[in-house]
Amino acid sequence: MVYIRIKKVKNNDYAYIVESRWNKEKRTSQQITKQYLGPISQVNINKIPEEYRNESAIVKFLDSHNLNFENSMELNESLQERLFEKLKNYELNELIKIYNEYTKSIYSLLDFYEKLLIPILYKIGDQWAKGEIDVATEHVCSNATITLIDLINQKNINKKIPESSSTNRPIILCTPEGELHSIGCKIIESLLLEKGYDVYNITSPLPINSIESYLYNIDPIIIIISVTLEDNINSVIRFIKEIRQSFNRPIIVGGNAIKLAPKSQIQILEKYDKVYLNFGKFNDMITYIKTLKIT
Ligand code: B12
Repeated sequence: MVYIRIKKVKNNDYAYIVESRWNKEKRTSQQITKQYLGPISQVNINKIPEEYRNESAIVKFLDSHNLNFENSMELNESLQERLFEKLKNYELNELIKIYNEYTKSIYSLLDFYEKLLIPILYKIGDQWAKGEIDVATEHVCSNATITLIDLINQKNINKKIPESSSTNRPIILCTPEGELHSIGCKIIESLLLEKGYDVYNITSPLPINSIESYLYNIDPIIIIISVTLEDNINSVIRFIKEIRQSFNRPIIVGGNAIKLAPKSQIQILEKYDKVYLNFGKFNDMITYIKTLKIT
């Protein structure tokens, strides 16, 4: 059985999903922490992994704290609609207002991207593919998205992780040659800036040799590659092979293309380093970055 447990630390309440298991030898029940949810004030249904959302103890907890699933889904849907309208009309003031309202209470920046902005970008893509919106509207929406993310980032550009941390070295973000989808990197940049990392977003369909010499000069702690089109996975593999010939740094690959790629390509990528589908594992990615040592 899983349920939510609250721990008090210095007068603040923090929530964890724990599982209760019977230990036959000790003849007692043991609690195993499955997931840290953050401060209780920031817990909501979106923070609960899907496999636990229907557990009665979890539903009861959310109900008793007014964090009920339906309310939260309805809120997301109505905000998504508003966001879509404002993107189409390039209403930057309204867009930033939606972001401020959404994140002022329980939702995080990651929630904003995962639950509101990215679903809308997918919807825009589907509508474009069906011919329901024209190319110009799609371009306006993606440009408004990029400006919105820049506005959000303004708040975080002065954040810095502690000097002593080994990870205060730069993180490079890029896309493979030929990939024009840059919003994935833009979102990762925003999430990393919020945490105080030094980020170089070099997203551009540049030829490989110019990126390589750039990497050499910046000497990053890690390189993160976002790939959207399945056709570009081979370009990622070539890119990593090239980098690794002269430069041994950890590399993380993620993006929409990974969801569609055949297992054989994923296995090639995993030989080099870590591969993530989406932001479900964003916190794992940060933990991994924190463990990296300067070589
Ligand atoms: C905006 C957009 C464009 C813009 C891009 C502008 C820009 N500056 O980025 C423009 C107009 C240039 C464009 C062009 C094209 N596009 Co386009 N585009 C889109 C759209 C609407 C949004 C893309 C986006 O930013 N999504 C948001 C990002 C954040 O989502 P994501 O990439 O899926 O990433 C997710 C995860 O994978 C993760 N993630 C991403 N990177 C990383 C990295 C790490 C390490 C981690 C942990 C996670 C992670 O985060 C996200 C959350 O899950 C999509 C629709 C869609 N479904 O995405 C179509 C879409 C991607 N495009 C598509 C197509 C076909 C094209 C074109 C080929 C169209 C054409 N005929 O010219 C060209 C290709 C250009 C090229 N060579 O790259 C198709 C792709 C179909 C397919 N199955 O591959 C889509 C899906 C539209 C559709 N429904 O058909 N596009």
